[in-house]
Amino acid sequence: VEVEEKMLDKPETAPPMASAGDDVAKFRAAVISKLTYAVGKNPAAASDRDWFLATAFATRDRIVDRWITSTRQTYSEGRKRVYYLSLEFLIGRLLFDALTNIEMLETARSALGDLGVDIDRLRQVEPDAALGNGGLGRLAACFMDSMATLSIAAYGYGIRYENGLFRQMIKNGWQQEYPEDWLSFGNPWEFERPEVFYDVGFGGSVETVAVGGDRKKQIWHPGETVEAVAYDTPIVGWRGNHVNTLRLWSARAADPIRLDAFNQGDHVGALVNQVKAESISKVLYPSDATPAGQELRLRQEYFFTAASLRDLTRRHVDSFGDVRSLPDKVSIQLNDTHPAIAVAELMRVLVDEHDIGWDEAFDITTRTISYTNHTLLPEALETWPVPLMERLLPRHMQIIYLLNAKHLEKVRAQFPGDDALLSSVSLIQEDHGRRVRMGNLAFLGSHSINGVAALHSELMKTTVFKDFYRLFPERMNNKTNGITFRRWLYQTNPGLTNLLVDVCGPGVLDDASQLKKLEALAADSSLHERLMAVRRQNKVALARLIRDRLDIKVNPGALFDVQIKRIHEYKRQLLNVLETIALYDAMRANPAKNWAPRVKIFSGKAAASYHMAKLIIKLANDVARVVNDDPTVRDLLKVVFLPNYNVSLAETIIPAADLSEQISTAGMEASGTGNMKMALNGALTVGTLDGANVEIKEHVGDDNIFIFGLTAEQVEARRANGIDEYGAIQASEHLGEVLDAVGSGVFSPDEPDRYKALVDALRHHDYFLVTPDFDSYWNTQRDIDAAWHDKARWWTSSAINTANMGWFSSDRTISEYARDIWHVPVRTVR
Ligand code: GPQ
Repeated sequence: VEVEEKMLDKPETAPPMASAGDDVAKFRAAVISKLTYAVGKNPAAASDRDWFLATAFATRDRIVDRWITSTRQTYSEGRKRVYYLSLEFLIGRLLFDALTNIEMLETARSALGDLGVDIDRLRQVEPDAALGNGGLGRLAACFMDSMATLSIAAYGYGIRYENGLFRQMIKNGWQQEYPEDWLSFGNPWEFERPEVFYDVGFGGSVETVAVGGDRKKQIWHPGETVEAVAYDTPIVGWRGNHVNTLRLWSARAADPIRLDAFNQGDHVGALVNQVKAESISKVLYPSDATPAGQELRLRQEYFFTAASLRDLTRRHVDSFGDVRSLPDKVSIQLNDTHPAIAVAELMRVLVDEHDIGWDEAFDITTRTISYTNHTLLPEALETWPVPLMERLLPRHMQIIYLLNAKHLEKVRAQFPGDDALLSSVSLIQEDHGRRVRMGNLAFLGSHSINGVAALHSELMKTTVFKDFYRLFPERMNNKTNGITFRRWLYQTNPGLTNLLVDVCGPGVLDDASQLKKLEALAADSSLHERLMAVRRQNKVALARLIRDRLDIKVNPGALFDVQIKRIHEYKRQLLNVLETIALYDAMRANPAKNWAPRVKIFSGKAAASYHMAKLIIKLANDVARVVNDDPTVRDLLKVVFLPNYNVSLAETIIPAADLSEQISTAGMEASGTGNMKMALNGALTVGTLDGANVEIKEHVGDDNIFIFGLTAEQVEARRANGIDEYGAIQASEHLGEVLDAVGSGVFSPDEPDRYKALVDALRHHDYFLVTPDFDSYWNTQRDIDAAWHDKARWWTSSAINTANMGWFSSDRTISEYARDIWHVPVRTVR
């Protein structure tokens, strides 16, 4: 029996008061007590890590009371619950997050100060919880914060990976991957629930049994069973009003050691089952927007989906007695197709385990489930080979076939003779070996399908889900992404936060739309002075980090030009590197010109098997070496590739950014969320009309963003009619020379051919349209130089950006999900 049920037996008591008695002395005593009795150290012998653990435990205590209250209220009020199923939660560190949200950061700072401990040093000791790759996983983390802030009774469900996203080292310019073991010193935020576990089956066979009359029943006999054990992390919302649960599943062998084998002397063989079972939650697949396509990945997907559905149906039946009321009391949001097997699993549970008829079960399923799509890249859409599914999930494969048969029968009746439509909306892809299309399964089993930015949601209707849109136009909608301001403004940029509270009033902390008040003062020169001082301080901090990690000195007075995200060809770090080379050449040719001194900052990881992305990292590092060693451009240009990009590094870079690079090939970035983080913190954006850039432009105004390049429509036309790389290179003043230099080894004298293939590809198969967009990008960058020199203009634009980013709060996004998809009320703090 887990904690929430136990709580019901206890009498209701008033929730503990926010921070009435929480003074410095009490917190100090709590930390000392935790250090002594939970960590087992005395203050004289305690390391930073010990102090961190003690502080985290003391902080956690303040959250737990509110957690129990929230959980009990959800039960007693019979509220509808929202379940966010995601294979990734990219949380980062939690100490400052938790302390900020319960408004105890300053209390904790003084309490530790009294003990001679610097809380800013403790902050650095906490490992990042990197249970995600990039934007999709970070979005899930922002959504958890907003769902708690808006007092939605929400649960996040995912996997407790022992090893999160790999640690990136750059050796001789090349990316190398090392395991990230974030749990090695324990995780003070989680509660293991050894008593909350479920058997998850794989393989085996399906038996048909007669159950009276001509009724038959299918019974799945899995050949293999793995236990999913729950680990709970409380997620506290803004001002601590409501606390939700992030429940992550860990795999445990049902029968850990085969004693028969062990007793016969096969000591390794005896443990094989355990190793195989536990491998499911060992490691996060480092694939971002590309399907991993391996059996273990499918096992991960089914493992956490099945455990989550078992858990939530059990909770529902305990509370409401009947699984038929599921859609009234439960919303399940699928974060991309990774948990799409939920459609077949819920059908199995309803039909096989609850004896509900097929049509009613399907109605319950579609009314409960909804699905968010995060990419249009066709190669990124998950499909699984039918033979693999048949072997691993035989009953689900039967269910998928039956769902498909009924679905196609309806389509045939509605659109007779349209075979192309039939094959496109089928759950089974028939060419290139038969495969199950998880996007189609998710769509068919959901009442709502949303994209993550306006452009993306429109393009979904004309590309990936063109034919499904004909069948179910009312199901498709848009929910433009957002970010939590608690982490991405209050925690990462306290200087700017204080300024905003000062100018807009403290209400801005509860209601992001009040940022708008800044706009009236946007042109005010004393405001500019204050904004500049804050940015300067943040840039000094970043410059120090760059010096410490890379031994490169950068000038905080230069324009910090930042591109931070996963390395992907469609994100076009290559376009930025090529422009850097052209700029370097132009500066060398004419060093006395009135250049805007720049620091080009790159950071991001490449999937370990993505050769081209790793080559682009190497090129950025090769260019950095050449540029940074050249005294001619010493005061004009520096190039920095910061290794091991993660949430914590982002927290240092973002508040120091002057320019935010959002330069993906139009039509390819579903939304982007780094674009929002930097604009909120006052960086100006250089970007294409892609993803959420389009909406950022609408909010900040055309004069306060630098837009360049082909539109999504023009990209499509260009690909259809011939890209004409040759024409683009010929027409450009700089591009030909840059490509010649890179291709001939100017930046790789130790291996002159290193980039030959890369350059050849740009000249002949430039799918990402780097060459046609180059000049437009170059010219826009020169406009940016001019704008940088005009300080009044720059800082007016910066203020207007911050003032208009309120709409991009994930509180707004989540309010829309709550209103349009989940149909649950939200409660705001004030
Ligand atoms: N995204 Cl499909 C990921 O981070 N990983 C993925 O596997 C897929 C999408 C991103 C997407 O590329 C960004 O444009 C979005 O802003 C982000 O998801 C959140 O929606």
